[in-house]
Amino acid sequence: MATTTTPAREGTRTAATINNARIPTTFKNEPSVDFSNPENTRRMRAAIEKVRNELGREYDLVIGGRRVKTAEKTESLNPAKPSEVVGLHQAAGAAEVEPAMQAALKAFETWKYCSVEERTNLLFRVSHLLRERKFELMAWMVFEVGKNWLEADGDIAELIDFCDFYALEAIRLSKAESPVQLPGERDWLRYIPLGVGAVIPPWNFPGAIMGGMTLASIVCGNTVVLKPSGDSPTIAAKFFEILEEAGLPDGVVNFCPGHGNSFGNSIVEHPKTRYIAFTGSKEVGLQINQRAAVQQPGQIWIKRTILEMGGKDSIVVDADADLDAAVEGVASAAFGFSGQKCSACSRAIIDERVYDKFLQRLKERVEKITVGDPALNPAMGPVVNEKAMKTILGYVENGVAEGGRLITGGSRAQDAGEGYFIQPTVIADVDPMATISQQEIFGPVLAVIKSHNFEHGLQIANNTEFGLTGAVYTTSDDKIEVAKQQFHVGNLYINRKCSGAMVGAHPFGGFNMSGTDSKAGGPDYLLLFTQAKSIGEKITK
Ligand code: UN1
Repeated sequence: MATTTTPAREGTRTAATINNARIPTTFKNEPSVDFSNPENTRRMRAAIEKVRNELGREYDLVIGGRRVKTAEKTESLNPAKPSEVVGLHQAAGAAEVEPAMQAALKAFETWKYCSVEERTNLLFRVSHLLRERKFELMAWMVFEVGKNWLEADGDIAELIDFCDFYALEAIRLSKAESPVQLPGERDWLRYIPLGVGAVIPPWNFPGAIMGGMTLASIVCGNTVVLKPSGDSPTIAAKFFEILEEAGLPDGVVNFCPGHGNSFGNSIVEHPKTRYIAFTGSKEVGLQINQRAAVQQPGQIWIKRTILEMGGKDSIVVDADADLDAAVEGVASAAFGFSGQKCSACSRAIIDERVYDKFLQRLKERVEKITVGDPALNPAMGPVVNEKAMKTILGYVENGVAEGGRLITGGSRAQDAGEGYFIQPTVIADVDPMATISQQEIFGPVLAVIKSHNFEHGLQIANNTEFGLTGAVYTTSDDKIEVAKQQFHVGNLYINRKCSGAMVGAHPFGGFNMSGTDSKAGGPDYLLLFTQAKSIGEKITK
């Protein structure tokens, strides 16, 4: 329940307007930080120490520009050291639903008529500030979700890319024209905003996905109730601070970490919610879809749902493939960020002619993966929380019980410390229909499956209810063509790993139970946050 409110910080808007943000005309991906340069390593260590000193601070909800405290609080913990509180947060509940919605509705009345320049300049200022504070934000990811430096850099770089890409896309969309001009008429096509969106992001890309769905919303003229994940609210709070510093008007984004059941569900069900942008599990995505489908009293539209859900992503390795490249691609897609990506490779499907050789090399490669405190930049950090750790270890047991052969890993990585560390785990000889071959695990567990040949490998790859990412390793042009045609995934990669989509190059989103194929970071994405208004005017003078 809201107990106190205080005015938002003064003067942030003035500061933002003198900030000399770069306004790009063409899009370029943000380069990754080069940690072979000692200066960058020094900056990262300094940022980690700075953030370490700021752990445990309290953050408020921000509704209509006003700071709000609730009686109930939630803590976000460092998964590498759960005794360490990263941030203390308010917990939005039933009492905050109406204030948040009213603030967003009020802001919508003016924000929807703001010029495209005003909205896109805000995003360009945000990307400028993100670049300035990159190392600090990366350090927050190290502490709050256990990303190592490389993964944290990828996340922030993607967030910066989303700012510039969606701003440039909004400019492009604002210039859309009716394909035909009737004689005697002037004909227009305008992409107008939808209204208030509920943005419900996951913790695994606490910068990129949380920010991406929010930025796409507001650049199109919508306003947002943002409910970040309970595992990563501090990173969202830092992003929100940057939005304010860049000049975000009050109420355009309302920062509401809170409970899924009381706040999240109520905001999804609210009759004034126009759309829901969600990324997370299949179970929650389907529940949102169902709730959103019910017309509430006073609701005058069909709510739109933009849902990015799970994956069970495969890499198919042909007998003629470059095996070293395949081993490297599988290992990095399976164990990058401890396998906690919906794009992670969780099944390696290997031609029987190279199966043993592949497995041997993979084992050697995986056993070199260091596990430890992400502040020290090992190859792999912890998994996000205790519940996730238990679920993942349960899948390992199940995989072996259903006939899988444990090749390496399989337990907690005890030496790594008190955190939720799991050894990188490979289970071979997995049946294509086994539980660990069908269900999303979201952890560092790879199932290796034997196939008779490439075509059989593709059949296995297509045998789940998901269809998010996939990769094939082969040197045959014919097989590459077959994969392009038959591998039914939203993001297909050839001779490279199946994670690490780049904004613009690899619009991201999957088929089937992986979601609504929203293609984040692509030319179709903003259409999901707008509706087209066609105007035909008879020329009378
Ligand atoms: C997710 O894990 O929710 O391509 C998707 C990639 C990332 C995937 C994000 N952009 O690896």
